[in-house]
Amino acid sequence: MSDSQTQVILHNYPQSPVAEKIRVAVGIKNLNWFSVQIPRILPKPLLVKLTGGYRRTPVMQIGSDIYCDSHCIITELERRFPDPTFYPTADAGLIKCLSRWTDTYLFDLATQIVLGSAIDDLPPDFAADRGRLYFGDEWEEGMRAANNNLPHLSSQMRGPLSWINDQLADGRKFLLGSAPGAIDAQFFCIVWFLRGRWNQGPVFLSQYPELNRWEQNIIEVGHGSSSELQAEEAIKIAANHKPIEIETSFSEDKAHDLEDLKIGSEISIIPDVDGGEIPVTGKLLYASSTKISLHKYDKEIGDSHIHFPRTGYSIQKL
Ligand SMILES: N[C@@H](CCC(=O)N[C@@H](CS)C(=O)NCC(=O)O)C(=O)O
Repeated sequence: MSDSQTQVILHNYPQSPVAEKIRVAVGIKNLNWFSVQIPRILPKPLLVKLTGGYRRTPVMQIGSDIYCDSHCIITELERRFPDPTFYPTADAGLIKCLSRWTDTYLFDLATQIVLGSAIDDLPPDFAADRGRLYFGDEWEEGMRAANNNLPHLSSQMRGPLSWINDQLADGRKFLLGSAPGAIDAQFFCIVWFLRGRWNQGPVFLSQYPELNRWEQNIIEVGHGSSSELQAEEAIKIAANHKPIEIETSFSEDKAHDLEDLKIGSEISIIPDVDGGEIPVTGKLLYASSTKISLHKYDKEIGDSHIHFPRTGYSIQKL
């Protein structure tokens, strides 16, 4: 086991579906990793100390490199641990495009179903936190509308799940064939969310026998091997490591980047949906069409690099 492998740290909590995506992803790669259990709602002082303000789940830490967003985490896991690959067929480009749809439209639909159906049972602080994050400023109206609209919302979930069921109908073990890939983790976490958190989920999902068989296959892949780590220890690990070398230039023809970013300039970055979140500010280190990296300095941690996907994030020059 290499040192870099032992140092994969996932900041997550058990109930998070997007964290479940990454737990399955590290299972596919059969990694050993540390699990830091973070709070489900704000405040998350020890997490945001590492991320510079990003509060979503999960976050991956390797030394003092911090990877925000599951898309960025999957890309980095594939880069550091290429074997077995997350892309077992020759379709990586299409799969990545499809993952944008699972991570936005399909995830939002599942969230509306799960939170909308639970509106009268959610603890008030959790409802307010997730309400603002997923339904905007007028979240109480938004959640109530989702509750009233459940028949329609669930009807919109049936088409995609029936396509997945059909895809598996030739008896294949995973969505692309005999080997699991990133797309399995991406769809699985949504099904896992519906099954575990929507009171009608198990009955709803029973209409898809092939999908149910596939769920068992993913469960058998497992989550790799994890041990608990305290958040304070994770901060010490960040403080004791230097961030990995980064090519401080644009990886692509800058002429095509109409945002005209300048390496070394101060920028802030935030998800491009209205979740009421805090922008992360730092010095731009790297920008490509798919990744943005910032440098941040903290008195306790020292230098760290914080990485985001480019897709789904908006940047402001300060
Ligand atoms: N685009 C992000 C979305 C992450 C996300 O929304 N995660 C949920 C948990 S499943 C979250 O952050 N909820 C609020 C929280 O955990 O504070 C990703 O792919 O990582």
